[in-house]
Amino acid sequence: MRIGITCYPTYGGSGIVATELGLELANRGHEVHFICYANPIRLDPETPRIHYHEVEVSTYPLFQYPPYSLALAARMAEVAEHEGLDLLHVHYAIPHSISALLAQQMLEPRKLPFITTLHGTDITLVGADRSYYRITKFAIEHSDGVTSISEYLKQRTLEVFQVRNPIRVINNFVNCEVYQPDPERRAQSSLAPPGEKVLMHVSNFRPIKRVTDCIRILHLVRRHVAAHLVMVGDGPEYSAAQSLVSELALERHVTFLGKQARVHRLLPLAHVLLLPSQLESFGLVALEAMACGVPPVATNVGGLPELVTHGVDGFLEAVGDVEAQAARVVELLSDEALYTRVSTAARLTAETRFSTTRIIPQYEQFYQEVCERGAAARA
Ligand code: GMT
Repeated sequence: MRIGITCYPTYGGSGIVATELGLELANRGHEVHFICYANPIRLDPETPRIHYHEVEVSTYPLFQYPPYSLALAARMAEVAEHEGLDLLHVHYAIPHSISALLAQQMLEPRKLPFITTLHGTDITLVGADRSYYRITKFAIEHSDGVTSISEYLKQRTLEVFQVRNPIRVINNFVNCEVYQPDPERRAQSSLAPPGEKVLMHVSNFRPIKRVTDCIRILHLVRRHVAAHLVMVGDGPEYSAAQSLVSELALERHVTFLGKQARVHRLLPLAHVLLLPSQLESFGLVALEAMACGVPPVATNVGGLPELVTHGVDGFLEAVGDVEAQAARVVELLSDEALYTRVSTAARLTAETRFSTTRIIPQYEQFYQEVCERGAAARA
């Protein structure tokens, strides 16, 4: 198939899922056209069957807010026509679905189908905001196909938006050949003093991630186990995290690495992943860690319980309960048999339930169904 993919190309789970999906589809012989305002962070445009079409959002003194959605719609229509796309697949409802709907109308009488994948904050934060509520509902209802990355997000969308069209749950996925355990943690010495256990957190440091909880957890863990915290990513809570590190005199025990493109090289060096989020519709980084055999200690919210089975392949505790989360980390790091069992189960979960080989065919099947449905309706 010839598939157009649009996503937010910067750091963020939805853009990563869209990029990895495009790469996997290209690997399986599809032609994939990324239509974005920048080259997605994990995308190598030199990859065979991958194409990147930049959306240029020109400014003009009259435009206080440059019309990105319109530039995107125009580019989608242009690429679809020129490249003979079979469908558009947009990630994140706002404004991508509306741009796709406009592109579809620009291409009439041909009806180019488009699929919207809901990722989380497009529904739980942005979409539920009064000013975006109606247009998000409209976008979902006018999509030719809608997918959600977890059952939780599907139910939340149905409750909040009362949409009538079906939503297909297609979980996020991980390439278990790229994300692999490294039991010897060969490069760990570059991250932490020898002999210390590594706790890792990876996020965009938005308030919803509760990054300062990671620092508090480390503080509690260090009363029992020699541990070092590696913080990967950047965002609005970066300075708050750094201030807390100084306040608790943990400077020697925390490393901030900033944004990193090769997370698959870092995660296997960790012993535990910390994900103390207020909300996660899925929690992609927990899955990536699990594929590396790194157990997550996360919060019992959103879609996380669909991914992590508490006590089996990771641990889930209440949001904000740093004592309980720290206790789970200590338990894991002081009981070798428990650690091996949970780490092995985490890898197994990634392989058996969320690997690319299981999930990508579900997207291919859905694309077929949406295109066939469209053709049947026209006939
Ligand atoms: O979590 C973020 O701040 C980024 C956000 C996004 O849309 O890029 O992530 C959402 O999508 C990810 C990929 O599907 C999910 O793994 C995250 O759980 C989800 N974030 C939230 O629901 C807060």
